[in-house]
Amino acid sequence: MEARDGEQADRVVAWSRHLPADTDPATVDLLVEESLPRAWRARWAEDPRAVVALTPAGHKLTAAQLDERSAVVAGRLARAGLEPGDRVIVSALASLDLVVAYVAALRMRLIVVPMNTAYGAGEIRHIVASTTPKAAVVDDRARGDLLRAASPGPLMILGPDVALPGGPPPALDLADRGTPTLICLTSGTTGAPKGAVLSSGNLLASAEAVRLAWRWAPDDRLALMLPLFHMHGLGVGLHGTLLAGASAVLVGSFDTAALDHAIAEQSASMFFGVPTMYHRIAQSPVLGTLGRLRLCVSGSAPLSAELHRRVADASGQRILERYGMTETVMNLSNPYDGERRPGTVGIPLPGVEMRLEHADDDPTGPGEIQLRGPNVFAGYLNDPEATAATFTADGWFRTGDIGELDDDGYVSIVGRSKELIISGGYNVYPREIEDVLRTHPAVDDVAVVGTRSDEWGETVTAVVVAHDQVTADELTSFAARHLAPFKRPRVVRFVDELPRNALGKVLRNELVD
Ligand code: MLC
Ligand code: AMP
Repeated sequence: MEARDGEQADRVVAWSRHLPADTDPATVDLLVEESLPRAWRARWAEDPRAVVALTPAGHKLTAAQLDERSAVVAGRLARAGLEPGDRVIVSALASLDLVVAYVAALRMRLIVVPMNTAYGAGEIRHIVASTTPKAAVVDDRARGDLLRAASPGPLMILGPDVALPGGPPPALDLADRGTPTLICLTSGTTGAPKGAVLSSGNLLASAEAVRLAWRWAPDDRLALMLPLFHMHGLGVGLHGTLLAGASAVLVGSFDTAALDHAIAEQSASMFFGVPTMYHRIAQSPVLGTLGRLRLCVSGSAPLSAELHRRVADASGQRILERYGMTETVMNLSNPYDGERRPGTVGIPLPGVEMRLEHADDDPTGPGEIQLRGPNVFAGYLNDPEATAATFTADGWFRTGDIGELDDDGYVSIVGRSKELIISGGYNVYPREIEDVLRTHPAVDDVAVVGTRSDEWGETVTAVVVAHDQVTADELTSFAARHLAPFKRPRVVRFVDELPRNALGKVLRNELVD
Protein backbone atom coordinates (compact mmCIF):
# COMPACT_ATOMS: atom_id res chain seq x y z
CA MET A 1 0.00 0.00 0.00
CA GLU A 2 2.88 2.29 0.85
CA ALA A 3 4.39 1.65 -2.57
CA ARG A 4 1.06 2.49 -4.16
CA ASP A 5 0.89 5.82 -2.32
CA GLY A 6 4.41 6.54 -3.50
CA GLU A 7 3.42 5.71 -7.08
CA GLN A 8 0.39 8.00 -6.84
CA ALA A 9 2.56 10.83 -5.56
CA ASP A 10 4.96 10.38 -8.51
CA ARG A 11 2.12 10.78 -10.95
CA VAL A 12 0.81 13.93 -9.29
CA VAL A 13 4.32 15.35 -9.34
CA ALA A 14 4.58 14.50 -13.04
CA TRP A 15 1.41 16.30 -14.12
CA SER A 16 1.72 19.09 -11.58
CA ARG A 17 4.45 20.44 -13.88
CA HIS A 18 1.56 21.74 -15.99
CA LEU A 19 0.14 23.90 -13.19
CA PRO A 20 1.01 27.51 -12.37
CA ALA A 21 3.57 27.67 -9.54
CA ASP A 22 0.99 28.96 -7.02
CA THR A 23 -1.53 26.11 -7.62
CA ASP A 24 -1.48 23.23 -5.16
CA PRO A 25 -2.07 20.02 -7.15
CA ALA A 26 -3.95 18.57 -4.18
CA THR A 27 -6.69 21.17 -4.73
CA VAL A 28 -7.21 20.32 -8.40
CA ASP A 29 -10.50 18.48 -8.97
CA LEU A 30 -11.17 18.18 -12.69
CA LEU A 31 -14.73 16.99 -12.15
CA VAL A 32 -15.85 19.45 -9.52
CA GLU A 33 -18.39 20.97 -11.93
CA GLU A 34 -19.80 17.47 -12.66
CA SER A 35 -20.72 17.91 -16.34
CA LEU A 36 -20.02 20.17 -19.29
CA PRO A 37 -23.49 21.80 -19.37
CA ARG A 38 -23.36 22.65 -15.65
CA ALA A 39 -19.89 24.14 -16.01
CA TRP A 40 -20.92 26.14 -19.07
CA ARG A 41 -24.02 27.52 -17.37
CA ALA A 42 -21.91 28.67 -14.45
CA ARG A 43 -19.67 30.60 -16.91
CA TRP A 44 -22.69 32.16 -18.67
CA ALA A 45 -24.07 33.34 -15.32
CA GLU A 46 -20.74 34.92 -14.38
CA ASP A 47 -20.69 37.12 -17.48
CA PRO A 48 -23.89 36.95 -19.54
CA ARG A 49 -22.77 39.68 -21.93
CA ALA A 50 -19.50 38.01 -22.82
CA VAL A 51 -19.14 37.00 -26.48
CA VAL A 52 -18.71 33.23 -26.70
CA ALA A 53 -18.58 32.79 -30.46
CA LEU A 54 -18.41 34.92 -33.57
CA THR A 55 -18.23 34.47 -37.31
CA PRO A 56 -15.51 35.81 -39.62
CA ALA A 57 -18.11 38.38 -40.77
CA GLY A 58 -18.46 39.60 -37.18
CA HIS A 59 -21.84 38.12 -36.17
CA LYS A 60 -21.69 37.47 -32.44
CA LEU A 61 -23.29 35.14 -29.93
CA THR A 62 -23.20 36.15 -26.27
CA ALA A 63 -23.34 33.88 -23.24
CA ALA A 64 -26.90 35.01 -22.45
CA GLN A 65 -27.99 34.35 -26.04
CA LEU A 66 -26.44 30.88 -26.03
CA ASP A 67 -28.18 30.09 -22.74
CA GLU A 68 -31.55 31.33 -23.98
CA ARG A 69 -31.39 30.03 -27.57
CA SER A 70 -30.16 26.58 -26.58
CA ALA A 71 -33.11 26.32 -24.17
CA VAL A 72 -35.48 27.29 -27.01
CA VAL A 73 -33.95 24.69 -29.35
CA ALA A 74 -34.15 22.06 -26.59
CA GLY A 75 -37.87 22.89 -26.31
CA ARG A 76 -38.31 22.29 -30.05
CA LEU A 77 -36.41 19.00 -29.96
CA ALA A 78 -38.40 17.79 -26.95
CA ARG A 79 -41.67 18.72 -28.61
CA ALA A 80 -40.58 16.73 -31.66
CA GLY A 81 -40.29 13.71 -29.38
CA LEU A 82 -36.59 13.53 -28.54
CA GLU A 83 -35.75 12.34 -25.04
CA PRO A 84 -32.60 11.95 -22.93
CA GLY A 85 -30.47 9.10 -24.28
CA ASP A 86 -31.74 9.44 -27.87
CA ARG A 87 -28.98 9.68 -30.46
CA VAL A 88 -28.56 12.57 -32.87
CA ILE A 89 -26.08 12.63 -35.73
CA VAL A 90 -24.45 16.04 -36.14
CA SER A 91 -22.67 16.64 -39.43
CA ALA A 92 -22.15 20.25 -40.45
CA LEU A 93 -19.53 22.94 -40.79
CA ALA A 94 -19.06 25.21 -37.80
CA SER A 95 -21.61 28.01 -37.43
CA LEU A 96 -23.36 29.89 -34.62
CA ASP A 97 -26.54 27.88 -35.22
CA LEU A 98 -24.61 24.64 -35.02
CA VAL A 99 -23.10 25.60 -31.67
CA VAL A 100 -26.56 26.47 -30.32
CA ALA A 101 -28.00 23.15 -31.56
CA TYR A 102 -25.10 21.15 -30.12
CA VAL A 103 -25.29 22.86 -26.73
CA ALA A 104 -29.07 22.30 -26.69
CA ALA A 105 -28.56 18.59 -27.36
CA LEU A 106 -26.08 18.23 -24.50
CA ARG A 107 -28.22 20.27 -22.11
CA MET A 108 -31.17 17.89 -22.63
CA ARG A 109 -28.94 14.77 -22.47
CA LEU A 110 -29.24 13.67 -26.07
CA ILE A 111 -26.23 11.66 -27.22
CA VAL A 112 -24.46 13.35 -30.13
CA VAL A 113 -22.86 11.29 -32.90
CA PRO A 114 -20.46 13.61 -34.77
CA MET A 115 -20.12 12.64 -38.44
CA ASN A 116 -17.57 13.82 -41.01
CA THR A 117 -19.21 15.98 -43.71
CA ALA A 118 -17.09 14.21 -46.35
CA TYR A 119 -18.72 10.84 -45.76
CA GLY A 120 -20.64 9.18 -48.57
CA ALA A 121 -23.33 6.51 -48.77
CA GLY A 122 -21.23 3.56 -47.50
CA GLU A 123 -19.85 5.34 -44.45
CA ILE A 124 -23.25 6.84 -43.65
CA ARG A 125 -24.95 3.42 -43.81
CA HIS A 126 -22.47 2.05 -41.29
CA ILE A 127 -22.91 4.95 -38.86
CA VAL A 128 -26.70 4.83 -39.02
CA ALA A 129 -26.78 1.05 -38.54
CA SER A 130 -24.41 1.10 -35.58
CA THR A 131 -25.79 4.12 -33.71
CA THR A 132 -29.54 3.99 -34.57
CA PRO A 133 -30.13 7.76 -34.46
CA LYS A 134 -33.55 9.37 -34.10
CA ALA A 135 -32.51 12.66 -35.70
CA ALA A 136 -29.70 14.23 -37.68
CA VAL A 137 -28.52 17.83 -37.92
CA VAL A 138 -26.92 18.44 -41.34
CA ASP A 139 -26.08 21.47 -43.47
CA ASP A 140 -26.47 19.73 -46.79
CA ARG A 141 -29.69 18.37 -48.29
CA ALA A 142 -27.95 15.58 -50.20
CA ARG A 143 -26.37 14.27 -46.98
CA GLY A 144 -29.80 14.41 -45.37
CA ASP A 145 -31.17 12.25 -48.21
CA LEU A 146 -28.36 9.72 -47.79
CA LEU A 147 -29.05 9.55 -44.06
CA ARG A 148 -32.75 9.04 -44.62
CA ALA A 149 -32.10 6.33 -47.21
CA ALA A 150 -29.74 4.57 -44.78
CA SER A 151 -32.23 4.55 -41.92
CA PRO A 152 -34.58 1.56 -41.57
CA GLY A 153 -37.00 3.62 -39.45
CA PRO A 154 -38.08 7.27 -39.42
CA LEU A 155 -35.19 9.72 -39.07
CA MET A 156 -35.80 13.40 -38.46
CA ILE A 157 -33.50 15.48 -40.70
CA LEU A 158 -32.91 18.97 -39.35
CA GLY A 159 -30.84 21.97 -40.38
CA PRO A 160 -28.45 23.61 -37.88
CA ASP A 161 -31.20 26.17 -37.15
CA VAL A 162 -33.50 23.33 -35.95
CA ALA A 163 -36.54 24.99 -37.51
CA LEU A 164 -39.23 23.06 -35.66
CA PRO A 165 -42.33 24.23 -33.79
CA GLY A 166 -41.54 25.51 -30.30
CA GLY A 167 -42.36 23.78 -27.05
CA PRO A 168 -41.61 24.17 -23.35
CA PRO A 169 -37.93 23.45 -22.58
CA PRO A 170 -37.45 20.00 -21.05
CA ALA A 171 -35.41 19.48 -17.88
CA LEU A 172 -31.99 20.97 -18.63
CA ASP A 173 -28.45 20.57 -17.31
CA LEU A 174 -29.12 17.40 -15.33
CA ALA A 175 -26.22 15.46 -16.84
CA ASP A 176 -23.73 14.11 -14.34
CA ARG A 177 -20.22 12.83 -14.90
CA GLY A 178 -21.48 9.42 -16.03
CA THR A 179 -24.00 10.65 -18.60
CA PRO A 180 -23.20 9.33 -22.12
CA THR A 181 -22.65 12.41 -24.23
CA LEU A 182 -20.84 11.57 -27.46
CA ILE A 183 -20.56 8.47 -29.62
CA CYS A 184 -17.54 8.91 -31.88
CA LEU A 185 -16.91 6.43 -34.67
CA THR A 186 -13.31 5.28 -34.61
CA SER A 187 -11.45 2.07 -35.28
CA GLY A 188 -9.44 1.89 -32.09
CA THR A 189 -6.47 -0.44 -32.39
CA THR A 190 -8.05 -2.98 -34.73
CA GLY A 191 -11.07 -3.82 -36.84
CA ALA A 192 -14.04 -1.93 -38.24
CA PRO A 193 -15.17 1.49 -36.99
CA LYS A 194 -16.84 1.28 -33.58
CA GLY A 195 -18.70 3.84 -31.50
CA ALA A 196 -16.56 5.13 -28.63
CA VAL A 197 -18.97 6.30 -25.93
CA LEU A 198 -17.70 9.33 -24.03
CA SER A 199 -19.35 10.54 -20.86
CA SER A 200 -19.81 14.13 -19.81
CA GLY A 201 -17.17 13.45 -17.13
CA ASN A 202 -14.60 12.25 -19.71
CA LEU A 203 -15.15 15.41 -21.74
CA LEU A 204 -15.18 17.75 -18.74
CA ALA A 205 -11.99 16.24 -17.27
CA SER A 206 -10.06 16.73 -20.50
CA ALA A 207 -11.35 20.22 -21.23
CA GLU A 208 -10.54 21.26 -17.65
CA ALA A 209 -7.08 19.69 -17.88
CA VAL A 210 -6.15 21.68 -20.98
CA ARG A 211 -7.79 24.82 -19.60
CA LEU A 212 -5.46 24.63 -16.62
CA ALA A 213 -2.40 23.46 -18.53
CA TRP A 214 -2.64 26.05 -21.29
CA ARG A 215 -3.78 28.92 -19.01
CA TRP A 216 -6.96 29.32 -21.08
CA ALA A 217 -8.62 32.51 -19.81
CA PRO A 218 -11.87 34.41 -20.47
CA ASP A 219 -10.06 37.01 -22.54
CA ASP A 220 -8.70 34.37 -24.92
CA ARG A 221 -10.13 34.09 -28.41
CA LEU A 222 -9.53 30.93 -30.41
CA ALA A 223 -9.32 30.93 -34.20
CA LEU A 224 -11.34 27.69 -34.47
CA MET A 225 -10.70 26.32 -37.96
CA LEU A 226 -10.91 22.61 -37.19
CA PRO A 227 -14.05 20.66 -38.01
CA LEU A 228 -16.47 20.21 -35.12
CA PHE A 229 -17.04 16.54 -35.99
CA HIS A 230 -13.74 15.32 -34.49
CA MET A 231 -12.27 15.48 -31.02
CA HIS A 232 -9.69 18.16 -31.79
CA GLY A 233 -12.17 20.83 -32.88
CA LEU A 234 -15.07 19.70 -30.69
CA GLY A 235 -13.61 18.22 -27.49
CA VAL A 236 -10.72 20.66 -27.24
CA GLY A 237 -11.62 23.73 -29.31
CA LEU A 238 -15.32 24.18 -28.56
CA HIS A 239 -15.61 22.53 -25.15
CA GLY A 240 -12.48 24.32 -23.90
CA THR A 241 -13.71 27.71 -25.15
CA LEU A 242 -17.06 27.36 -23.37
CA LEU A 243 -15.46 25.97 -20.20
CA ALA A 244 -12.96 28.81 -19.99
CA GLY A 245 -15.71 31.41 -20.55
CA ALA A 246 -13.62 32.49 -23.56
CA SER A 247 -14.62 33.01 -27.20
CA ALA A 248 -13.97 31.42 -30.59
CA VAL A 249 -14.06 32.71 -34.14
CA LEU A 250 -15.90 29.91 -35.97
CA VAL A 251 -14.30 29.45 -39.36
CA GLY A 252 -16.02 26.71 -41.38
CA SER A 253 -12.81 25.44 -42.92
CA PHE A 254 -9.11 26.16 -42.78
CA ASP A 255 -7.30 28.64 -44.95
CA THR A 256 -4.37 30.88 -44.21
CA ALA A 257 -6.12 34.12 -45.25
CA ALA A 258 -8.98 33.39 -42.84
CA LEU A 259 -6.44 32.80 -40.06
CA ASP A 260 -4.79 36.11 -40.88
CA HIS A 261 -8.20 37.82 -40.69
CA ALA A 262 -9.00 36.22 -37.31
CA ILE A 263 -5.65 37.41 -35.91
CA ALA A 264 -5.48 40.86 -37.47
CA GLU A 265 -9.16 41.88 -37.43
CA GLN A 266 -10.78 39.80 -34.68
CA SER A 267 -8.11 39.73 -31.98
CA ALA A 268 -7.63 35.95 -31.96
CA SER A 269 -5.13 34.96 -29.28
CA MET A 270 -4.92 31.21 -29.93
CA PHE A 271 -4.86 28.78 -32.84
CA PHE A 272 -5.14 24.98 -32.73
CA GLY A 273 -4.22 22.98 -35.82
CA VAL A 274 -3.03 19.71 -37.29
CA PRO A 275 0.52 19.59 -38.73
CA THR A 276 -0.77 19.93 -42.32
CA MET A 277 -2.17 23.33 -41.36
CA TYR A 278 1.20 24.42 -39.92
CA HIS A 279 2.88 23.16 -43.09
CA ARG A 280 0.61 25.45 -45.13
CA ILE A 281 1.05 28.35 -42.69
CA ALA A 282 4.82 28.01 -42.99
CA GLN A 283 4.52 28.65 -46.74
CA SER A 284 2.18 31.62 -46.48
CA PRO A 285 2.36 35.28 -45.42
CA VAL A 286 0.39 34.52 -42.21
CA LEU A 287 3.57 32.96 -40.81
CA GLY A 288 4.77 36.47 -39.97
CA THR A 289 1.60 37.17 -37.96
CA LEU A 290 1.68 33.95 -35.93
CA GLY A 291 3.98 35.46 -33.31
CA ARG A 292 1.11 37.73 -32.23
CA LEU A 293 -0.82 34.79 -30.83
CA ARG A 294 -0.53 33.87 -27.15
CA LEU A 295 -0.60 30.15 -27.95
CA CYS A 296 -0.44 27.83 -30.95
CA VAL A 297 -1.18 24.15 -30.35
CA SER A 298 -0.55 21.23 -32.72
CA GLY A 299 -1.96 17.73 -32.44
CA SER A 300 -3.78 14.77 -34.05
CA ALA A 301 -0.62 13.73 -35.94
CA PRO A 302 3.12 14.09 -35.44
CA LEU A 303 4.58 17.58 -35.91
CA SER A 304 8.10 17.25 -37.23
CA ALA A 305 10.84 18.87 -35.19
CA GLU A 306 11.97 20.51 -38.43
CA LEU A 307 8.59 22.23 -39.00
CA HIS A 308 8.45 23.22 -35.32
CA ARG A 309 11.83 24.94 -35.67
CA ARG A 310 10.99 26.53 -39.01
CA VAL A 311 7.89 28.18 -37.54
CA ALA A 312 9.75 29.25 -34.40
CA ASP A 313 12.63 30.78 -36.39
CA ALA A 314 10.33 32.71 -38.73
CA SER A 315 7.67 33.87 -36.26
CA GLY A 316 8.97 33.49 -32.74
CA GLN A 317 5.99 31.20 -32.06
CA ARG A 318 6.98 27.98 -30.27
CA ILE A 319 4.16 25.60 -31.15
CA LEU A 320 2.95 23.56 -28.20
CA GLU A 321 2.49 19.94 -29.29
CA ARG A 322 0.04 17.67 -27.50
CA TYR A 323 -1.22 14.13 -28.00
CA GLY A 324 -4.83 12.96 -27.89
CA MET A 325 -7.15 10.24 -29.04
CA THR A 326 -10.89 9.94 -29.58
CA GLU A 327 -11.31 7.41 -26.74
CA THR A 328 -9.33 9.46 -24.24
CA VAL A 329 -9.70 13.05 -25.49
CA MET A 330 -6.41 14.71 -24.42
CA ASN A 331 -3.50 12.71 -22.96
CA LEU A 332 -0.16 14.47 -22.93
CA SER A 333 1.07 17.94 -23.68
CA ASN A 334 4.23 19.96 -23.71
CA PRO A 335 4.19 22.43 -20.84
CA TYR A 336 2.95 25.98 -21.28
CA ASP A 337 5.64 27.31 -18.93
CA GLY A 338 8.85 25.46 -19.47
CA GLU A 339 10.46 23.85 -22.43
CA ARG A 340 8.34 22.91 -25.45
CA ARG A 341 10.51 20.18 -26.84
CA PRO A 342 10.24 19.70 -30.64
CA GLY A 343 9.50 16.12 -31.68
CA THR A 344 7.92 15.23 -28.33
CA VAL A 345 4.35 15.32 -27.05
CA GLY A 346 5.36 16.33 -23.53
CA ILE A 347 4.15 14.94 -20.23
CA PRO A 348 0.78 13.59 -18.98
CA LEU A 349 -1.94 16.24 -18.59
CA PRO A 350 -3.55 16.85 -15.18
CA GLY A 351 -5.39 13.73 -14.02
CA VAL A 352 -3.83 11.48 -16.68
CA GLU A 353 -1.71 8.49 -15.69
CA MET A 354 0.56 6.97 -18.30
CA ARG A 355 2.76 3.92 -18.47
CA LEU A 356 4.79 2.33 -21.26
CA GLU A 357 4.19 -1.37 -21.68
CA HIS A 358 7.34 -2.98 -23.01
CA ALA A 359 7.03 -6.00 -25.25
CA ASP A 360 10.44 -7.24 -24.12
CA ASP A 361 12.13 -6.89 -20.77
CA ASP A 362 13.95 -3.66 -21.53
CA PRO A 363 12.21 -1.01 -19.42
CA THR A 364 14.19 1.82 -20.99
CA GLY A 365 13.20 1.34 -24.64
CA PRO A 366 9.98 2.13 -26.50
CA GLY A 367 6.71 0.63 -25.33
CA GLU A 368 2.96 0.89 -25.91
CA ILE A 369 1.48 4.00 -24.31
CA GLN A 370 -1.21 2.94 -21.84
CA LEU A 371 -3.46 5.38 -20.02
CA ARG A 372 -5.75 5.72 -17.03
CA GLY A 373 -7.73 8.65 -15.76
CA PRO A 374 -11.10 10.42 -15.76
CA ASN A 375 -10.62 11.25 -19.45
CA VAL A 376 -10.63 7.60 -20.52
CA PHE A 377 -13.88 6.36 -22.06
CA ALA A 378 -15.73 3.35 -20.65
CA GLY A 379 -16.11 1.34 -23.85
CA TYR A 380 -17.43 0.86 -27.37
CA LEU A 381 -21.15 0.85 -28.12
CA ASN A 382 -22.60 -2.69 -28.17
CA ASP A 383 -19.13 -4.20 -28.48
CA PRO A 384 -17.96 -5.78 -25.23
CA GLU A 385 -15.31 -7.82 -27.04
CA ALA A 386 -13.64 -4.81 -28.61
CA THR A 387 -13.92 -2.98 -25.28
CA ALA A 388 -12.27 -5.83 -23.41
CA ALA A 389 -9.50 -6.03 -26.00
CA THR A 390 -8.66 -2.36 -25.66
CA PHE A 391 -8.15 -2.48 -21.88
CA THR A 392 -5.46 -4.47 -20.08
CA ALA A 393 -6.45 -6.92 -17.34
CA ASP A 394 -5.48 -4.30 -14.74
CA GLY A 395 -7.64 -1.60 -16.32
CA TRP A 396 -5.29 0.49 -18.47
CA PHE A 397 -6.36 1.72 -21.91
CA ARG A 398 -4.16 0.48 -24.74
CA THR A 399 -3.56 3.30 -27.22
CA GLY A 400 -1.75 1.28 -29.90
CA ASP A 401 0.82 4.12 -30.02
CA ILE A 402 4.45 3.36 -29.23
CA GLY A 403 6.21 5.89 -27.03
CA GLU A 404 9.63 6.50 -25.61
CA LEU A 405 10.52 8.51 -22.51
CA ASP A 406 13.51 10.80 -22.23
CA ASP A 407 15.37 11.58 -19.01
CA ASP A 408 13.14 14.58 -18.27
CA GLY A 409 9.90 12.61 -18.63
CA TYR A 410 9.02 13.92 -22.11
CA VAL A 411 7.41 11.32 -24.36
CA SER A 412 8.10 10.90 -28.08
CA ILE A 413 5.72 8.87 -30.20
CA VAL A 414 7.99 6.64 -32.22
CA GLY A 415 5.48 4.36 -33.94
CA ARG A 416 2.10 2.65 -33.87
CA SER A 417 1.20 -0.96 -33.31
CA LYS A 418 -2.21 -0.36 -34.93
CA GLU A 419 -2.75 -0.33 -38.66
CA LEU A 420 -3.59 3.30 -39.18
CA ILE A 421 -2.67 6.01 -41.66
CA ILE A 422 -3.02 9.63 -40.51
CA SER A 423 -3.40 11.98 -43.47
CA GLY A 424 -3.81 15.67 -42.67
CA GLY A 425 -5.08 14.72 -39.21
CA TYR A 426 -7.76 12.37 -40.56
CA ASN A 427 -7.52 8.68 -39.76
CA VAL A 428 -7.62 6.25 -42.64
CA TYR A 429 -7.82 2.51 -41.97
CA PRO A 430 -5.93 0.49 -44.61
CA ARG A 431 -8.34 -2.43 -44.38
CA GLU A 432 -11.32 -0.28 -45.39
CA ILE A 433 -9.54 0.93 -48.55
CA GLU A 434 -8.23 -2.55 -49.36
CA ASP A 435 -11.73 -4.00 -49.08
CA VAL A 436 -13.01 -1.47 -51.62
CA LEU A 437 -10.13 -1.93 -54.08
CA ARG A 438 -10.45 -5.72 -53.92
CA THR A 439 -13.93 -5.43 -55.40
CA HIS A 440 -12.42 -3.94 -58.61
CA PRO A 441 -12.49 -6.66 -61.28
CA ALA A 442 -8.85 -6.13 -62.31
CA VAL A 443 -7.42 -6.32 -58.80
CA ASP A 444 -5.97 -9.60 -57.52
CA ASP A 445 -4.35 -8.40 -54.36
CA VAL A 446 -3.74 -5.09 -52.64
CA ALA A 447 -2.14 -3.56 -49.58
CA VAL A 448 -2.68 0.02 -48.50
CA VAL A 449 0.03 1.82 -46.55
CA GLY A 450 0.91 5.36 -45.49
CA THR A 451 3.94 6.81 -47.24
CA ARG A 452 5.73 9.88 -45.98
CA SER A 453 4.50 13.28 -47.17
CA ASP A 454 5.68 16.73 -46.11
CA GLU A 455 2.21 18.21 -46.53
CA TRP A 456 -0.12 15.42 -45.34
CA GLY A 457 2.18 13.60 -42.91
CA GLU A 458 1.25 10.33 -44.55
CA THR A 459 -0.20 9.74 -48.00
CA VAL A 460 -2.63 6.90 -48.64
CA THR A 461 -0.76 4.62 -51.04
CA ALA A 462 -2.16 1.48 -52.66
CA VAL A 463 0.22 -1.28 -53.72
CA VAL A 464 -1.69 -3.37 -56.24
CA VAL A 465 -1.33 -6.72 -57.96
CA ALA A 466 -3.55 -6.57 -61.06
CA HIS A 467 -4.24 -9.39 -63.49
CA ASP A 468 -5.68 -7.12 -66.14
CA GLN A 469 -4.87 -3.76 -67.75
CA VAL A 470 -5.92 -1.04 -65.32
CA THR A 471 -4.51 2.43 -64.70
CA ALA A 472 -3.78 4.16 -61.43
CA ASP A 473 -6.34 6.85 -62.31
CA GLU A 474 -9.01 4.24 -62.86
CA LEU A 475 -8.40 2.71 -59.43
CA THR A 476 -8.31 6.10 -57.74
CA SER A 477 -11.63 7.09 -59.30
CA PHE A 478 -13.09 3.73 -58.37
CA ALA A 479 -12.06 4.25 -54.73
CA ALA A 480 -13.42 7.80 -54.78
CA ARG A 481 -16.87 6.48 -55.75
CA HIS A 482 -17.01 4.37 -52.58
CA LEU A 483 -15.05 6.37 -50.01
CA ALA A 484 -14.78 9.88 -48.60
CA PRO A 485 -12.34 11.92 -50.76
CA PHE A 486 -9.65 12.11 -48.07
CA LYS A 487 -9.45 8.29 -47.97
CA ARG A 488 -8.85 7.68 -51.64
CA PRO A 489 -5.28 6.61 -52.52
CA ARG A 490 -3.24 9.46 -53.92
CA VAL A 491 -0.50 7.09 -55.04
CA VAL A 492 -0.99 3.71 -56.73
CA ARG A 493 1.97 1.37 -57.30
CA PHE A 494 1.74 -1.85 -59.29
CA VAL A 495 3.77 -4.88 -58.23
CA ASP A 496 3.90 -8.53 -59.33
CA GLU A 497 3.51 -9.84 -55.81
CA LEU A 498 3.07 -8.49 -52.25
CA PRO A 499 5.80 -9.37 -49.76
CA ARG A 500 4.40 -11.74 -47.11
CA ASN A 501 5.80 -13.56 -44.10
CA ALA A 502 5.60 -17.31 -43.55
CA LEU A 503 2.08 -16.91 -42.13
CA GLY A 504 0.89 -15.05 -45.21
CA LYS A 505 0.72 -11.67 -43.51
CA VAL A 506 1.68 -8.72 -45.72
CA LEU A 507 4.98 -7.13 -44.67
CA ARG A 508 3.74 -3.58 -44.73
CA ASN A 509 7.02 -2.06 -43.56
CA GLU A 510 8.64 -3.21 -46.79
CA LEU A 511 6.05 -1.25 -48.77
CA VAL A 512 6.57 2.07 -47.01
CA ASP A 513 9.04 3.83 -49.36
C1 MLC B 1 -8.91 17.12 -47.51
N1 MLC B 1 -8.45 16.28 -48.44
C2 MLC B 1 -7.62 15.41 -47.90
C3 MLC B 1 -7.60 15.74 -46.54
N2 MLC B 1 -8.40 16.80 -46.33
N3 MLC B 1 -6.89 14.42 -48.41
C4 MLC B 1 -6.15 13.69 -47.57
N4 MLC B 1 -6.09 13.94 -46.24
C5 MLC B 1 -6.80 14.95 -45.70
N5 MLC B 1 -6.77 15.20 -44.40
C6 MLC B 1 -8.73 16.26 -49.87
C7 MLC B 1 -9.97 16.96 -50.30
O1 MLC B 1 -11.06 16.08 -50.20
C8 MLC B 1 -9.63 17.32 -51.72
O2 MLC B 1 -9.75 16.16 -52.49
C9 MLC B 1 -8.17 17.65 -51.67
O3 MLC B 1 -7.70 16.99 -50.49
C10 MLC B 1 -7.83 19.10 -51.58
O4 MLC B 1 -8.54 19.65 -50.53
P1 MLC B 1 -7.97 20.93 -49.79
O5 MLC B 1 -8.94 22.03 -50.02
O6 MLC B 1 -6.56 21.20 -50.11
O7 MLC B 1 -7.97 20.42 -48.34
P2 MLC B 1 -8.63 21.12 -47.18
O8 MLC B 1 -10.09 21.15 -47.35
O9 MLC B 1 -7.92 22.42 -47.03
O10 MLC B 1 -8.33 20.15 -45.97
C11 MLC B 1 -7.07 20.02 -45.42
C12 MLC B 1 -7.21 20.13 -43.89
C13 MLC B 1 -8.28 19.11 -43.46
C14 MLC B 1 -5.85 19.82 -43.30
C15 MLC B 1 -7.63 21.52 -43.51
O11 MLC B 1 -7.88 17.83 -43.85
C16 MLC B 1 -8.56 19.15 -41.99
O12 MLC B 1 -9.34 19.98 -41.52
N6 MLC B 1 -7.92 18.29 -41.21
C17 MLC B 1 -8.13 18.22 -39.76
C18 MLC B 1 -8.75 16.92 -39.38
C19 MLC B 1 -9.05 16.87 -37.86
O13 MLC B 1 -9.74 17.70 -37.32
N7 MLC B 1 -8.51 15.88 -37.19
C20 MLC B 1 -8.66 15.69 -35.79
C21 MLC B 1 -9.07 14.26 -35.48
S1 MLC B 1 -9.24 14.08 -33.70
P3 MLC B 1 -10.15 16.16 -54.01
O14 MLC B 1 -10.31 14.71 -54.32
O15 MLC B 1 -11.42 16.94 -54.09
O16 MLC B 1 -9.00 16.81 -54.72
C22 MLC B 1 -7.80 13.33 -33.21
C23 MLC B 1 -7.50 13.31 -31.75
C24 MLC B 1 -6.47 14.35 -31.50
O17 MLC B 1 -7.02 12.92 -34.01
O18 MLC B 1 -5.40 14.05 -30.97
O19 MLC B 1 -6.76 15.50 -31.87
P1 AMP C 1 -8.16 9.50 -33.41
O1 AMP C 1 -8.43 8.06 -33.30
O2 AMP C 1 -8.70 10.15 -34.64
O3 AMP C 1 -8.54 10.20 -32.22
O4 AMP C 1 -6.60 9.64 -33.57
C1 AMP C 1 -5.77 9.38 -32.48
C2 AMP C 1 -4.40 9.07 -32.94
O5 AMP C 1 -3.76 10.22 -33.48
C3 AMP C 1 -3.50 8.67 -31.78
O6 AMP C 1 -3.69 7.33 -31.39
C4 AMP C 1 -2.14 8.94 -32.36
O7 AMP C 1 -1.72 7.85 -33.17
C5 AMP C 1 -2.39 10.16 -33.24
N1 AMP C 1 -1.93 11.40 -32.61
C6 AMP C 1 -2.65 12.33 -31.97
N2 AMP C 1 -1.86 13.35 -31.57
C7 AMP C 1 -0.61 13.04 -31.97
C8 AMP C 1 0.66 13.69 -31.88
N3 AMP C 1 0.81 14.89 -31.32
N4 AMP C 1 1.73 13.06 -32.39
C9 AMP C 1 1.62 11.85 -32.98
N5 AMP C 1 0.45 11.20 -33.13
C10 AMP C 1 -0.66 11.79 -32.63
